[in-house]
Amino acid sequence: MKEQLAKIKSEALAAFGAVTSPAALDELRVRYLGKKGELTAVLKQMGKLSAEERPAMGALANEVRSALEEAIETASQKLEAEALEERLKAEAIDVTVPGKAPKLGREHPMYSALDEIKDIFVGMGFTVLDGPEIELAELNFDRLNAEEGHPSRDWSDTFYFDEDSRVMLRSQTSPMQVRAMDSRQLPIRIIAPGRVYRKDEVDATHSPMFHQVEGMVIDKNVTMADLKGTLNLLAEELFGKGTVTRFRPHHFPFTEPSCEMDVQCHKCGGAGCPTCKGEGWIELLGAGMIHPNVLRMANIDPEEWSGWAFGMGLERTAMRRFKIADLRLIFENDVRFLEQF
Ligand code: 2NL
Repeated sequence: MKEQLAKIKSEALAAFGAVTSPAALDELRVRYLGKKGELTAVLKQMGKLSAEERPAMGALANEVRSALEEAIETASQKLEAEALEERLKAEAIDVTVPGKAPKLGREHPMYSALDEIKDIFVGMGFTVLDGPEIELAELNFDRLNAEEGHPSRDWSDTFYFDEDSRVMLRSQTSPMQVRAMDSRQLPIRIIAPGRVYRKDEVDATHSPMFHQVEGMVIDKNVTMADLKGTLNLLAEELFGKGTVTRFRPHHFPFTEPSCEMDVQCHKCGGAGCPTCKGEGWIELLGAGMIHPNVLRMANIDPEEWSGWAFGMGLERTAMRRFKIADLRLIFENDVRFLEQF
């Protein structure tokens, strides 16, 4: 019996030491320590021993059982540690792998141009106004001295919402300036940028929706000299110191006198080239002294107050500033185009 126990012990310890999976370990445990296991079988024979032999054999059997249990525990811990090691290896994160760079957007070139223009005017004490794109024809036309029958009021030129031509998509940002004359205290220095709408077919220079900046000053003793001084400063800030400008007579219903301002072509210095289409000059904006009728309709006395106003197209200005050949590129928002600025 003693030899049997010793054999079980040495065999079992060797087997537990070599085990490689939890399932195999469990199988071994049942084989040696289970109800029908080898050690149990030996213990069942204890009854056959004499009273003198029994205590020593019992002690030996218990010692073998403890040794086996300890070996199982050790093997089990070893297997668990190995499993953990495996899992950590499998789930390891390689912090040296390059990350995915997020794709950043950027400011649209036309809004970069608008921001420059805003900065220039804010620096001179102007306030930037925002307002509705759906407007009353009264504010868009009547209050700007555009009499009934003026070509711009035609259904073929303007997006109206109703049969009697009362509500429309604004065709210029002037209605915001009319609102300012009605609601703000004089003197006024404002600019009004935003979307405007006209029934134009899309081509390289036209779109039924485009952007404008208008601006106005109303104060005492404001003259054409203020208009020219301020707009010359705008041209120099936008296109560089020493930029040459010229003012040509023009006609708008809301200003008198009216003019258009050109800047001398920066490419050819006025000699004529493809950039200025051989003209030597590039048209930048329209302007003029606010018509006395426009002031009177806003309850401003033209004998006491005077003012000047201007309007410029933002797309055209951005196209010139960034050398963009086709207006449609500005609205398509193709990232391959936008990434160039
Ligand atoms: C152009 C010309 C212009 C104005 C806009 C204006 C507004 C009020 C009163 C008087 Cl409320 N004038 N705006 C004046 C002159 C020209 O725009 O060619 N725009 C693209």
